[in-house]
Amino acid sequence: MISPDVLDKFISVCERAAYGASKFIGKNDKIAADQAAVDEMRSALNKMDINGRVVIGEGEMDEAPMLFIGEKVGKGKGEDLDIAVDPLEGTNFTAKNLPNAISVLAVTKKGGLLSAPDTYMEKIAIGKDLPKNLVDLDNSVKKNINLLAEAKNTIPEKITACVLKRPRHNKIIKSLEELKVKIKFISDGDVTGVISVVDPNSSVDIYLGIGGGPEGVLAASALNCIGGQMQTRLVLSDNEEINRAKKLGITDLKKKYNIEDMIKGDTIFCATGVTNGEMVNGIIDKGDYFEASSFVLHKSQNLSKKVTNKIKK
Ligand code: VTB
Repeated sequence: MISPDVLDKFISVCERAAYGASKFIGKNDKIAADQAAVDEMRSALNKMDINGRVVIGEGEMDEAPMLFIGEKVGKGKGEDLDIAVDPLEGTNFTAKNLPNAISVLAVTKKGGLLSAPDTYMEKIAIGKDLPKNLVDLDNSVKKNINLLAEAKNTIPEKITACVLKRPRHNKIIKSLEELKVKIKFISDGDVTGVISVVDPNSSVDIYLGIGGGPEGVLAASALNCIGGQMQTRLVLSDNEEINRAKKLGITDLKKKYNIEDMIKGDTIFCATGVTNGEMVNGIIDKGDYFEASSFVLHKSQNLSKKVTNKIKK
């Protein structure tokens, strides 16, 4: 079990990152927003009494200056923890002052997180209380939707599917349209998209499509705490990506991962709002302090809460 004592510290790590990014809301500079979030998150992590290792980060070693995969964080004493970070999920949202930008992280004990390369990943996710392994990436969209509708005792027309709006999803979208499924398009931010399948305030029944691998592991961490099902598979499009995956220890390149293949054991998940969003509100600057709202999960404590804190700058 991860000590509950570190939970508040991880929340403040996320809050600091979100605050860093918030200074660039609407400034049309996504690189600066991301950098500010990374700087704040890194400096806050390094103040913690943990022996942390970044497993999912801003990049793979050579190309990313900070919070790269393999970077050690914390003071080097305390629990051995593996950490997945996305200091700013929604760089476009922040730059353009649009909803749903978050700072997000997940934590497990050492060895608990899949070291996914920064490549694309196929994803399918559904909510709680459904038959295990109900949907599958190898099924047609039609089969998955029909199975889900049947299990929910409804019809495809009443199902809502969340999809990233990308040309690569045209085939999925066409199938959904043929089935008259309600589509919720998102322009970015598939961590929130995947989590929406378990959000009681959301109408989303299923998430489908290809997004970032790191974001996939982060979303899976949340579902590992609150329930729901998710299946993923890496999309490795050339030799360079295949080598990157192999370097991270992945041998079965076509493996379909369930949540328990991506995240093992106790898990902490925290997402803090940068801009207002469906999951959490954004940062509010109050002068000498700021308010930050976070969605926090800790599996072993069965904890799921939304917290708003006032933090001195
Ligand atoms: C998703 C989404 C991210 O990238 O992973 C997406 O969660 C996938 O990449 O917020 P493309 O933009 O290349 O399609 C983001 O939209 C941006 O990192």
